[in-house]
Amino acid sequence: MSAPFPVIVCGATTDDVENALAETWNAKTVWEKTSVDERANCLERAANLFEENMPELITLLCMEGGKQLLDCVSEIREAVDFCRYYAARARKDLQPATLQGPTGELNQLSLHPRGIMVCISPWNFPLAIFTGQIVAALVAGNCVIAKPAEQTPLIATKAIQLLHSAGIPANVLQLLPGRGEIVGAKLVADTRTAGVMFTGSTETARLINQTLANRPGPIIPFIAETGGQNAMIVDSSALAEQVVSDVISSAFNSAGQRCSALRVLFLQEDIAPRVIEMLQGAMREMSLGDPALLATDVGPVIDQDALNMLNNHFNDMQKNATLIYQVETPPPANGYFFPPCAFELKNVSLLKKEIFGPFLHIIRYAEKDLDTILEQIIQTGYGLTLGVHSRIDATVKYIQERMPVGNMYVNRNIIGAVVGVQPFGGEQLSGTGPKAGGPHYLHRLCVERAISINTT
Ligand code: UN1
Repeated sequence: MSAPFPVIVCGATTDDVENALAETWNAKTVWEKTSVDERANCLERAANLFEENMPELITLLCMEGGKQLLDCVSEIREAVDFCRYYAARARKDLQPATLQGPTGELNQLSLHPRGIMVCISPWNFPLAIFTGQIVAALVAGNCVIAKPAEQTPLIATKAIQLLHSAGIPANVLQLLPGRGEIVGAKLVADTRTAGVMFTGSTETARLINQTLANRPGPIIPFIAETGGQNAMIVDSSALAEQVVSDVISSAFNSAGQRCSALRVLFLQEDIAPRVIEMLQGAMREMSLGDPALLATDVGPVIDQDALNMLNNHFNDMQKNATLIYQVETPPPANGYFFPPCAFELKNVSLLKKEIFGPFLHIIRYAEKDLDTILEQIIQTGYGLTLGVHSRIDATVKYIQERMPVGNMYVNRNIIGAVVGVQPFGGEQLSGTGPKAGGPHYLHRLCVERAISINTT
């Protein structure tokens, strides 16, 4: 959606990038020496400030990111959770540990900041993912240069203002909105950067990885969270009513613009006609429109490029698949609205890439072909989320043991991973780990040092 007010965003220049690097470099030592407790206090104050500024944050998420109101609330909740979770983890994980060793020797292992972390985040969670990366790096004692997505600089600016008000010094945390080719490329290539945290496309992740590989100097950590070709497998024992509700939220919440969103629904043929009919009924009730209205279920997609991609895919699918339903509410005249739709396909190989939007693909399968569809899902190369709807424990276990996915969800929807409860992130083409909102995240942002003292 275009904002109903004039917005001027100055993209950072290469000089701005250089200044930010130089300033952050100078701020490093002071922040490193700030106690873990004090750094964690800043995160907790930030969490409170995010909650106090809920109305403004909702407005920005809705106006700039086109987010539907309930999605705005969950996004702010997630940002707050990241602050409180990483603060709590830091207090626990960042203490030196005394290790077992021979008598007459003291052995300790401790974690230390790496230096400047570059955080590159996406427009689809312009507050939660943006904040999550930043606060994790900061609480571990690193300085941060944050590069938000080009589509969502305003929400990023507000988040940075709140983090500064929470006590994080301005030179320790710097914001550089602007173009990836200018800002991101220069930050990643600079040897002062000690680590890169990235969420976005698999292609961009590969580019960053190449740039890092070509740098002189130390080899640094790269945490990438990328795309998915997420499936849900529904067998004939599943409860159809629940399947439909979970499919609708998994495929269409946030206009399908979550990397966790459902892309391919595999329905066992015995239950398929009933589920499809109920799905059509449920989709008939969905409303597409202004995300600022409570009555709206699905808002716009992010920009013209996204809309074009979806329209092109719709045309392709019309040739190669059968339309099950497309939401009929006439979309508002202004904005990038794509009516949610579902198509039935013969084979998942028709999908060459992740379709990032409210676009569901359905495939029927026979019970005897379960292994074949599991193999097809693996063959996509991604490993992010997977849903299973079945009331047979043995089936759930069978699938769980075979599928290389980061987050598997059983008899529920496959989106909305909760910080600390469902640590989030994939494997294979979907990302490097460690999982965001999980207990191993902070370790990756630190260096480990061991000391061994002869005490005799
Ligand atoms: C993403 O879409 O980029 O599980 C991540 C979820 C969110 C994270 C999604 N917690 O839907």
